[in-house]
Amino acid sequence: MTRAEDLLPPDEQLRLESCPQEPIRTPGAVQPHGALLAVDPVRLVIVQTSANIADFLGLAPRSLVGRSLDSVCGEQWVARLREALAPGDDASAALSLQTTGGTFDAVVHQVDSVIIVELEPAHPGGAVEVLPWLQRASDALSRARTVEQLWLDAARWVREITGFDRVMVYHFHPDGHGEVVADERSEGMEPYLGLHYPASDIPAQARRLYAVQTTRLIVTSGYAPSMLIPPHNPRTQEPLDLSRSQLRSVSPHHLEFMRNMGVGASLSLSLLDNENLVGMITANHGASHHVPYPVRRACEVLARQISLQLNALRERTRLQRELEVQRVRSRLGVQISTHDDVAAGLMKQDLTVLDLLPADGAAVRLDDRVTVLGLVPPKAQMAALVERLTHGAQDCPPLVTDSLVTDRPDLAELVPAVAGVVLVPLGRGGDYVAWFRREIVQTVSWLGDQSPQNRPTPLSPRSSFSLWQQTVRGRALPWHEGEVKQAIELRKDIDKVLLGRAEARLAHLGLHDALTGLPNRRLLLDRLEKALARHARGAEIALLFIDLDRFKRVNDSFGHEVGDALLVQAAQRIAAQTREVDTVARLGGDGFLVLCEDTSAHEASCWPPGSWRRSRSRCSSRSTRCPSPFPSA
Ligand code: BLA
Repeated sequence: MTRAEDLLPPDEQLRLESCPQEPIRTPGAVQPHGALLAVDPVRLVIVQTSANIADFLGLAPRSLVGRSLDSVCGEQWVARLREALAPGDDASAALSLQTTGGTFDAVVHQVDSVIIVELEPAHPGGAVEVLPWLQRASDALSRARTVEQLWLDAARWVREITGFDRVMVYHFHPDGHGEVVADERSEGMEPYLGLHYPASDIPAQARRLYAVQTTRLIVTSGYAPSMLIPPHNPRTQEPLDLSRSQLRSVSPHHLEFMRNMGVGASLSLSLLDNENLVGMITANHGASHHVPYPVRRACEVLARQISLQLNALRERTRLQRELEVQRVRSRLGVQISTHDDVAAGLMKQDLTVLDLLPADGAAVRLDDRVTVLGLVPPKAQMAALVERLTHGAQDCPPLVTDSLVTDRPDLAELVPAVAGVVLVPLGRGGDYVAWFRREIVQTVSWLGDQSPQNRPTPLSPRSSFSLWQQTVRGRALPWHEGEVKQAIELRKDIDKVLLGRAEARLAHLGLHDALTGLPNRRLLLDRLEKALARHARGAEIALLFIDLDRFKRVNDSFGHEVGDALLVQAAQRIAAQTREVDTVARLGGDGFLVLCEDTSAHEASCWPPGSWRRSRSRCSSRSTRCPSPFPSA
């Protein structure tokens, strides 16, 4: 059993730092299934060649260096080459070259101040055969509606045209480690589908290269490289940059990797999202295997279509999900703004915070009160967690982790049953919204044992590639990025509602008496002013002054608390005996005032007008006895 941090063994860290240092762009050699000429673009003179050029052109390499290209390839061909390499265009071009030594696919491109010409024996009819395949494959793939279908179809079609024993699709996870997500293979071969492999299997500098040169053919893992003669460009003394070369000699580390895996040949096609390598279609063969240039080119075109489709499908899924989560958030926003209790609006309505961000449980703390939903740690543990996370600071950033024990062991010890947390402090003395997930014990299947004893040295490829299973503890299901984003944004909605309410409370306090909640003198004067203006236009108004006789004695005999309670009672009773339209105000002390609009002095004199509220009819007779709002006792 391993804990989450063991997902990255210590020596993997060393490989991730060291392997990218290997200068694989400039190996000074090519794979021997083809030959290379480096040509000065101004004088069109050969400046370097691969040692094996004699096998293709029948000319000794040293005799070629310094010779003009047209003396070797013919004037006409050189004219076509000049046309193909338009200035400023860094694309490569394929030209057929016929010599006494045979017919070649010549792939040409320009890098720095050198034209690179690479020759591979041509396969007659190759280009013609490949077109109908490309058309069928492209049509079929354009009908795929899911990412999984695309992966599967990609592997099938590439295997059909290339004839490799096995074609896989790799998907790179955010930490760079890979997973085999499609595996088309000949019968009897071990399945690799679902297996993971470490990020160092394809180091960073190789990934950058594959983002530029999107097809990589390795014809045999057991070859002797053909060295460049002379090793450096005679003019610049620089090694030749083979980043975009077809024949670039392979990293010895990777050749060892292939041999350890029992792989004789491979062809990899890059899957890109903008300029980033996000996956690969990789074909493997037990023996050596050559794929003619036109077929590789067709595969490259298909891989580009697959990349575009994958990105479109992913983007659509992402947007759909984002929209859904945004909708949930805005409905939660409505719930909290229409519910008196914000916590209940988040936790006890049709939708809850668990609809926004699915988890085993959630908790909200607002104004000292904790409301919970589902499975959450005990309140004291949550309080300790928040205290240690925020240290009481106002503006603490949210905590987001799916492995608390790995990311924050200091916090993990406070909430032992929790593996995943999203905790959003609300910036007010320990208030928060939090989501919790339990540990999910996962089994990860690796391509080859990931422990150090499976490599002769930490920088070597694995010796054995048989299935190796690792149990990973301490991790929850990973949080969805879009959902977490909206969960964090929810803080703004809560803040807005709480702020709005606090402001309303303040405004209320400014115009109301703090003890009884009745309008205070300020509000009364304001209303009185308006009523007097209406009175000037002919409306009747009445004012009733009420005070509590001998109130001072209550205060003196029973204390202020009792006095205050009596004032609150009095306020409630006076208010109960008035109409909605009347203003009952406390003037201070035991003095109250009732402003009755549209009321004559006569009507006011028979207060309290119980009948005013019950029916809208007016006081009927002067002699009506008006009962006091206070029992006489
Ligand atoms: C390149 N590693 C690669 C490539 C693949 C893999 C697909 C691209 C070249 C190719 O198509 O062969 C890895 N191949 C795999 C995996 C499977 C597979 C995972 O078939 C699984 C089914 N590799 C190591 C170590 C280093 C290393 C320890 O294991 C370095 C210290 C390096 N891998 C490495 C390098 C390249 C590479 C340098 C680039 C090879 C090149 O293009 O020259």
